[in-house]
Amino acid sequence: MYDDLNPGDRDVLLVIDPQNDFCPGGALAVAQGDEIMPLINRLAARFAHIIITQDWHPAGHSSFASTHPGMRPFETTTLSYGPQTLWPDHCVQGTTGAAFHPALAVPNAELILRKGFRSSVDSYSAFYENDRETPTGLAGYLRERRLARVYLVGLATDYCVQYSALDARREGFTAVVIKAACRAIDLQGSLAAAWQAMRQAGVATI
Ligand code: VGL
Ligand code: ZN
Repeated sequence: MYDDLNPGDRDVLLVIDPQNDFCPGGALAVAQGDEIMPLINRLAARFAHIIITQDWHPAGHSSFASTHPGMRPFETTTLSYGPQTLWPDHCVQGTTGAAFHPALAVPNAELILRKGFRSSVDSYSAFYENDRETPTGLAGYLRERRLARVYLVGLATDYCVQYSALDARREGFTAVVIKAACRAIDLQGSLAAAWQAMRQAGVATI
């Protein structure tokens, strides 16, 4: 698969949130989320540069429905920076749910970037938190390392993968989503909307 994909020195594989809570049996399970791990492993073996993100929330995080009395998962609330979808408690720092899926085998990753660790702000994107102005430092890291093209895989297509791909474009990087190595949550048409937004922003797909 993807035999014509020959990543070079300036290409990086960005593996988004390959964690237990996003896989079947997890707190915010994405259908067939676990199925992408073997493919990610095979792709990773070809890349010289790999970065993995890890959703990493403190207990009582503002994106958890349980933090807001009377609210339920998948409803939308308003936080200081605008609308925020509320989720089941997931990826709590140090828990098994927050750990990488056991089938992920990417020992050559050079950076593990944690996100969503501030109580009051969620972070779908690997580049910016959901207030859209607090950077994670990833753009600077990529520039300083002279990495120019980002290949994205992981969970979930319509949330963290999409936001990361859009921000990669916004920061001037080439962005390519490897579709077969992503799975979606798909809340109320969010997957179709995500593909359209990514296409409009110049995100390539293979
Ligand atoms: C994600 C919802 C909440 C994701 C993370 O990885 O797509 N989605 N936290
Ligand atoms: Zn999260």
